[in-house]
Amino acid sequence: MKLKNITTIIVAGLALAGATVAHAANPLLPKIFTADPAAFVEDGVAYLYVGRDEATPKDKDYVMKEWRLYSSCDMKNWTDRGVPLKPSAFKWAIGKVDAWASDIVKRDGKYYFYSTVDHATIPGRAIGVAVADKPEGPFVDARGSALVSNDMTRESPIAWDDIDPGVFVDDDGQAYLYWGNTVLKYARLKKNMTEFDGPIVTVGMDRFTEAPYLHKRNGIYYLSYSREFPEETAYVTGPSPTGPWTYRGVIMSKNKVVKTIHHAFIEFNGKSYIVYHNDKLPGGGEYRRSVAVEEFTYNADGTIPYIKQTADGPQANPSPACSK
Ligand code: FUB
Repeated sequence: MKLKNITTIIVAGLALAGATVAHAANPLLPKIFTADPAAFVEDGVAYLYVGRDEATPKDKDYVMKEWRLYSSCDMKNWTDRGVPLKPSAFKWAIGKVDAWASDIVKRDGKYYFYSTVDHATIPGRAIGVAVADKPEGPFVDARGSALVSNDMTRESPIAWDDIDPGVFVDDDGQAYLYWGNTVLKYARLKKNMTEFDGPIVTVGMDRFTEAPYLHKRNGIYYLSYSREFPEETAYVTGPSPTGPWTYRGVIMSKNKVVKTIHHAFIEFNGKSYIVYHNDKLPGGGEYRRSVAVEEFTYNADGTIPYIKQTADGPQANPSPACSK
């Protein structure tokens, strides 16, 4: 068989299966609206979890019925891995259109997915945790109840101040969950990753809006977050997962239309990336967002440079370790 024919069959097969998103630019996922990226890397594969925005152009609020998973071996071409979880997995939640922001971490062979949903009986947003044996799930509710509900925090009267979990496991094994809207909070997690190991601590952070994300590189702790509203991505650094924090500046500027910008960082095949969302997919808007990725290089002193949004996205970075 000629090479051309083989290629045609392979491409047609992938298209039929809906498998490969053959798109080499930003936004990464050109067929659907997506937001709130969470990412991690394992065995040379980048995994990207997003909330799907299903609002119509007329809707005046988010319509988010599922989280979707994509994977990549080069940060350029993304494979659709389906729906690892829907809010309905949390029986204590309303579980319909509330698949808000999430974060993912692996510990002791299990994958823990922290996510924001609407609580069914305690008014307001809440954070749940689901667990799976594989990145693609199936994820199941790990507690049978909310890890954080609106009645557990009293600093803000708003119903959505307990959103946007950002999970981090330090080298000594201690895990932390940061979260919040308007008021930034954190708590230590027990080794089981499903219970807090100590009080909820409120952190004073200038113009903090939401989307806290904690990561560590070369002994420096980076706490990045969405600042102001409309949001820009800013960050502080510190000598420990709980600070004290020093403000370092803006990483990414506000979007033109959509007021949110939720982000995460990953290291993939020797390079550094930020994933975030904007409004650049045609027809996009406040509740119809699109996930994008940029490559960047840390400055010599460990600070993060200002990162511009691009239409091209990163160069392909094929991972030799990728076998999936
Ligand atoms: O997607 C719903 C909410 O919008 C998220 O929880 C926030 O981070 C913002 O992106």
